[in-house]
Amino acid sequence: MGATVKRLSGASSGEDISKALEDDGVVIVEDFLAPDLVAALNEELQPHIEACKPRELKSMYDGFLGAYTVRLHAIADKSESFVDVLVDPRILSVMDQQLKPNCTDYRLSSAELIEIRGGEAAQPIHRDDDSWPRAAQSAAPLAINVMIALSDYTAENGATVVVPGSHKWARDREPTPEETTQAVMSPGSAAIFTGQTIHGGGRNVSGVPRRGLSVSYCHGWLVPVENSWLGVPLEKVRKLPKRAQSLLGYDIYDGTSRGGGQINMYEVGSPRALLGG
Ligand SMILES: O=C(O)CCC(=O)C(=O)O
Ligand SMILES: [Fe+2]
Repeated sequence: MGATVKRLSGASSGEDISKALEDDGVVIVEDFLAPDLVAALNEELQPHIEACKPRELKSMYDGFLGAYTVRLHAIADKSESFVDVLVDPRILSVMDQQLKPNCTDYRLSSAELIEIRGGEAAQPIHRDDDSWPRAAQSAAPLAINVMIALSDYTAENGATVVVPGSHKWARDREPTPEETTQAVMSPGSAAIFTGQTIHGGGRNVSGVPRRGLSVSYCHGWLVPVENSWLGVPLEKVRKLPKRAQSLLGYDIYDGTSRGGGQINMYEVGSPRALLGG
């Protein structure tokens, strides 16, 4: 684990973050979220984490998700404060630069609470863009992940394993230990990486849980990893700002200006009709 990840300050702009992503495929932004927002996210999600039952390992994919890892979706339903993350101007600026060249708009792919507990093995390293294998052969990333630390991320408790520079590698190249490192960071900091960057959850040998919120955005013409339509009740969506509603899938995707079509239709129009204007 000899590589290093560039670290930026929380005051960095979307342009600074985007430049680092282009260079290295991964960057840590320290103190990305204010401590009171981190505290609110933790407080609001805590009862849901406590109510979460251990997953039964039924398939190979369950091994990927982890036997000793708590995972929660529908974060916009579970946490009122989450909307501040979802529409954070720095995040949206990064997505404008990283995703918009290849779509007319992007949306939330998945917001996932991931708490890696003691005894968890390292997750197999992977590229998130491989969720969409045919499309993943394109030169630009399909998705960008903002992994926010809600607890300390240490080498012992499962800090995300990352391979800087791997976003530009040939697909069959495997990282050496010297090319690999971990996103060690404190609560409120974020590791931002592209869907082409090799990474994975770390093993937890310390017994101290590692809690993070993985917020990823993808091109608006892809099927997102998480189905937010079913996860977040309409009455909650109606109360959110317009941009947040759009990111959760309540706008038509209009690709006509780029030679595409209109997709994500509802009743031959926009799903925004469901929100009452
Ligand atoms: O939890 C982590 O650090 C990374 C998880 C991950 O990469 C995934 O589930 O796709
Ligand atoms: Fe991943």
